Amino acid sequence: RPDHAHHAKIPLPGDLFAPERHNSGGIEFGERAALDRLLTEVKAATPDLKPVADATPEQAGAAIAAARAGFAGWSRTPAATRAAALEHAAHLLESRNAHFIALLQAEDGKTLDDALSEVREAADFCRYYAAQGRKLFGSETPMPGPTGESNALALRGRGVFIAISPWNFPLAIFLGQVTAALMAGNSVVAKPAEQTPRIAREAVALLHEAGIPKAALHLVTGDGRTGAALTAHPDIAGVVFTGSTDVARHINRTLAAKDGSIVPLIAETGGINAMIADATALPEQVADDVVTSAFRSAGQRCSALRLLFVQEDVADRMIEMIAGAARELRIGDPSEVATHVGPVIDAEAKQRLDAHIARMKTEARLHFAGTAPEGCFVAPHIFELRDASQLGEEVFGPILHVVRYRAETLARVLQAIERTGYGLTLGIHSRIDDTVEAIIDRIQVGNIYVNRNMIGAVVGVQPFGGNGLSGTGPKAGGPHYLTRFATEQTVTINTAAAGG
Ligand code: TXE
Repeated sequence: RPDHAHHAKIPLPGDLFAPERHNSGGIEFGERAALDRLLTEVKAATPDLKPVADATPEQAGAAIAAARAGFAGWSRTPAATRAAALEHAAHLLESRNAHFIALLQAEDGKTLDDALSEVREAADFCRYYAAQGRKLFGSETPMPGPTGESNALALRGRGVFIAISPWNFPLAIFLGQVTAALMAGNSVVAKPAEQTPRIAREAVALLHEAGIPKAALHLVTGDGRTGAALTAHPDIAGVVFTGSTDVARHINRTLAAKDGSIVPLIAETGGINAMIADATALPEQVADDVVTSAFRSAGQRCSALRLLFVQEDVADRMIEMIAGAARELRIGDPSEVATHVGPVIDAEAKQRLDAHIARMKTEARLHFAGTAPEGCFVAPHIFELRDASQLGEEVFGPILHVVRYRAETLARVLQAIERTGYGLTLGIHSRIDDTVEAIIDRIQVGNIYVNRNMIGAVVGVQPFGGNGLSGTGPKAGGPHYLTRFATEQTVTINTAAAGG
């Protein structure tokens, strides 16, 4: 297990989203001082916000060619050396914490709490994959066999890996993908989201500084067309993608059409995530957990709660309490410490979410609408639906949909969840062990959270990723992730013939 001491998050004053609000009962003097120091450093940081030009198609092609040339040297670099570079990167990230927080706030609109957790997660990925990689790639595995023969199995890099990432965790997901591919001995061409190229530029510079050779890691900026061109290139050996299900489908088709190779895709995609709260759940806890799960990060987490199923007997009271907790949220400037909900990523996202809210206002019952300032902000909303199917596709923002159910119809709730086709996260609030077990047994969802909020993808603790339309696995931050970036080679030697 990695060291989690640094996961003790700094509680923010009045922060509804900080778990310490429930656990520690207040801010310790030392933590308060640490928070003040960090805030001063973040305010003083001057991240480079100069625009990043999109790569031309020629530059994208040249990056693949250069990565191909860089593969031989990097794949033969000892695993311990590769791991040491990642550990150095983790150290650099932590020592520049305030700088990266300021950058995440400026380019991605993250609140302080979200930005801080993201820098920690990025550093955790580097250390975890380094530790895993030392074990997996550090030596061959001898296989038992007959006398006169030796058998050994080794994991090796595949070649040029394309890493395509989204804007909602522009540092942690970006670095998680890239460091896993590198640790496994691949050279990498990384294509970050078009909304967050500056963070990617700095992350790549940091990896180079940490000891990853320039030939092994290349950044190619641009939008979906650039991503499409990279995945269509004949010289690639693998793709790791995190983003929407539609784009994953598109990449799948592109890879399937290649005649010259069979290229694996590791995809982590969207979800329509549900929580079930029955009549035995603790209402105050449900209210806090629902608000955190649905509205933290302005609902722009792939794990966020979209569909809450509440048992009818307690539904009125629960909805009232959830709306009460939502009323406490402060929406606005993410650089203000007291802000819970920052902006959504861009005007296009706001437009899409506003259109969804307008449709819900005509088709569903509005229980709560927060107020948001002018600009790219979307206020938290709570709607009650007659039926889960009214929701439609994944809604990537702070909008919660509630559906009532009766104890006798729990099976129908499970069917409704399965019918979405996704399988990313699920929350269960119930004090009945049999109910919890029956739901876990029945539903094939990647990450299940029982009697707590649905925020949690701690590296090495809660490996994260989904099934069905939510992805291919294996889970990021888990023990099987690196192996999918590698190819296995078995060598059998006739030792008798060699005289040995
Ligand atoms: O995705 P998009 P976004 C999911 C989340 C949501 C989505 C949000 O649930 O669905 O990500 O991120 C590039 N060929 N998760 O809006 O639009 C594009 O330029 C190749 C799941 O960014 O799919 C960007 O770099 N690439 C999650 C990237 O794909 C293409 C965690 C993603 O863009 C392309 C976080 C094409 N044709 C978010 N078109 C999890 N499950 O872990 C676009 N791109």
